[in-house]
Amino acid sequence: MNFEEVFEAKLAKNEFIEPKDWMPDNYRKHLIRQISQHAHSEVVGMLPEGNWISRAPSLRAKLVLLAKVQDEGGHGLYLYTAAETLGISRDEMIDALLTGKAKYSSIFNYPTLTWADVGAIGWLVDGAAIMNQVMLQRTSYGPYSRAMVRICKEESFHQRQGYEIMTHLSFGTPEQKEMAQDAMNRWWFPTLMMFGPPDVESPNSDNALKWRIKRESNDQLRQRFVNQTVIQAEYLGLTIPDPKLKWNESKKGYDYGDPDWSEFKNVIKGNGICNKQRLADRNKAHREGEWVRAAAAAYADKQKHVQAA
Ligand code: FAQ
Repeated sequence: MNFEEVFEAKLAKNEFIEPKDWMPDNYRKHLIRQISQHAHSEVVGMLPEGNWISRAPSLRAKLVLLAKVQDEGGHGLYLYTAAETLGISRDEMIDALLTGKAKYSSIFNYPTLTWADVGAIGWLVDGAAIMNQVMLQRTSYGPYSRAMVRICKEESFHQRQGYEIMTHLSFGTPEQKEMAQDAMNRWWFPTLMMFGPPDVESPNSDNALKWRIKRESNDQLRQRFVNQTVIQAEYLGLTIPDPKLKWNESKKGYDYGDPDWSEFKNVIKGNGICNKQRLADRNKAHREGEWVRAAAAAYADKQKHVQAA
């Protein structure tokens, strides 16, 4: 068998492709694109919630949120490391993020106006992220799959954290319930956009499915997310802001209205409400972290000399 046949045979047998295996150039490029975007999303995703650490309503809420935001940073690191095994350097990826060349999830370009938004992010945004990432645990690239297994464990806790906040607010005072509903109204459609454009308009899906990078399409995952979330919203007594939402017995799932795809395109072009602020904040954090990177590099260098002596 030639290299390509070995690669195809591994995919057919559901075996992982590992860093030293031969792989088509486009498979490598596709993975670098997806994994690095995913890593950037985790890191930029720290910003909207990080905004609330100093304003959390109790010490417990603050500790839990602090731990969650820290987890997201860790997820970014696992993912950058997985992408590095494909031959791109961390510096190249970070540079692409900081200069605005790289994409990251559209969802993090929306503002967090109230504490209920922290609940909505955990419940809806992490809920959508998990829906996608559970599938990615079975992606064909070994290092990406293994990163996903660890990430999914933590994301489940994040989803519970968000749902707990929404439960407190929804069963609290009328003002708290209103806050929860307002957050639901603002986050529902942007969350549906996280799954990417409809399948018929998704240029990367054919290759992703052929190479088993993605196991399910954008629309399949979006549908599953809607089906799962409706019942959770009902329990909270919150209304999903979609007049088209309706149970469809024949497909055993909900029909739902489309997000505004022109808004999505605008956000991923860099023109969302918070795109500029997010990039400015990431650049500031990167500059301010320079001394930490320098100290870590100097320590690693010193250790090498100690070992060599
Ligand atoms: N935002 O052909 P497709 C999280 C782009 S993690 C921005 O369908 P694909 C944790 C796409 O890149 C959330 N851009 O692309 C957390 C492509 O552009 P390109 C992130 C988007 O790759 C929670 C173009 O549109 N999760 O939230 C988006 O097959 C709470 C055409 O799209 C992942 O990254 C979007 N929503 O499918 C952290 C999971 N959708 O690159 C903090 C891994 C599409 O050709 C707090 N990624 N685009 O220039 C994936 O599964 C896929 O990459 C999709 C997109 C599903 C995102």
